[in-house]
Amino acid sequence: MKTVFSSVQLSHAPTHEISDGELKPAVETPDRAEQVLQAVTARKLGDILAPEDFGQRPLARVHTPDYLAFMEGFWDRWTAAGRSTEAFPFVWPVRTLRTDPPPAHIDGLLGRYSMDAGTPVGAHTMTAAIASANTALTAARLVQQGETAAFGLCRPPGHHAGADFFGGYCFLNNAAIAAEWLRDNGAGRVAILDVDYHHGNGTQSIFYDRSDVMFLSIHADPMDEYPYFLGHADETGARAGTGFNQNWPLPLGTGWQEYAPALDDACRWITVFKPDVVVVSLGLDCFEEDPISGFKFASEDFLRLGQTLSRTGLPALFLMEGGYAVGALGTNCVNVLEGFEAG
Ligand code: SP5
Ligand code: ZN
Repeated sequence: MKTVFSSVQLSHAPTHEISDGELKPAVETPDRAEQVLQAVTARKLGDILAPEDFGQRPLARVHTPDYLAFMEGFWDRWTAAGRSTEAFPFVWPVRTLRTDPPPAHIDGLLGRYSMDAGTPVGAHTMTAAIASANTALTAARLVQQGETAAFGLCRPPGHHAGADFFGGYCFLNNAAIAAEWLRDNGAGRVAILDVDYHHGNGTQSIFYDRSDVMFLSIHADPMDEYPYFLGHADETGARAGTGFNQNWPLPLGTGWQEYAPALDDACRWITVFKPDVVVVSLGLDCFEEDPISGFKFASEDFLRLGQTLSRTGLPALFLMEGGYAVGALGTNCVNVLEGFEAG
């Protein structure tokens, strides 16, 4: 299996995040990608290619023009306002507040275009996010051209980012951008299976009223875990998309034994849908040693995950999302990819 990676993705290097009510060291760090790259090389998964630049168009198929313009111009405005540290939003347009007109002040805009304070924006954040999206697109094209599977070693991740907001360490929704590009380039139907520990709220929201892109997510119950406000089982799609969104919220403490039936169920939904491609939002944060998560996967369970996915018999585009147990991240990630190839 070919891997796509660019070291430009390492230039986003947050130092802190606000989570669990306090300022903490950031967990979504560049060494995550370096560890996975090392494992891909050591285990000889296959060639490693640099991404090509797909330009603005595929990004604009998913994200709004105002959001993209805000992100592109952010650092200049931030420094012009006399700021120099990584930027944290701290006020949001919740119920009773207005998003239109958007505020002129940079702190208002940061809140307008974000969902949490866990996701600081730095000088190189958008550059890295664009490289991450191009990584996803380049891997998508490999599958479109006939590869059985490809791996986009994406960082920063994407699945929490919506059409007009960042959050959950995500800025551009790589899986959504790749899925939309595949639709625009010959795929009639695309399924997105999100196995990150956290619900993929951004991806779900982008495709919620669509019947050509099915979104399926297995994750920690949002009653007890981030992102808290989306990911329940009764979210099954709207309008034309009714029945094309499925969530499997699982309790904290879930291990492979309890996870496998949900995965089998998701695979049955995919088989009935008959997509041309399955985009896998590949979070590795179900791991038992993950520092921010509450599931109990052992490293070998990631092999089983990959094996199970291969039994759909469908081409797969793997795009990296979360996973914060940095020391085991490479092993766990390549386990999924090798499990798929061996399956
Ligand atoms: C891509 C991705 O995995 N994003 C995850 C963002 C989660 N950020 C907030 C985490 C809050 C975790 N609180 C858990 C407490 C465990 N002691
Ligand atoms: Zn996650």
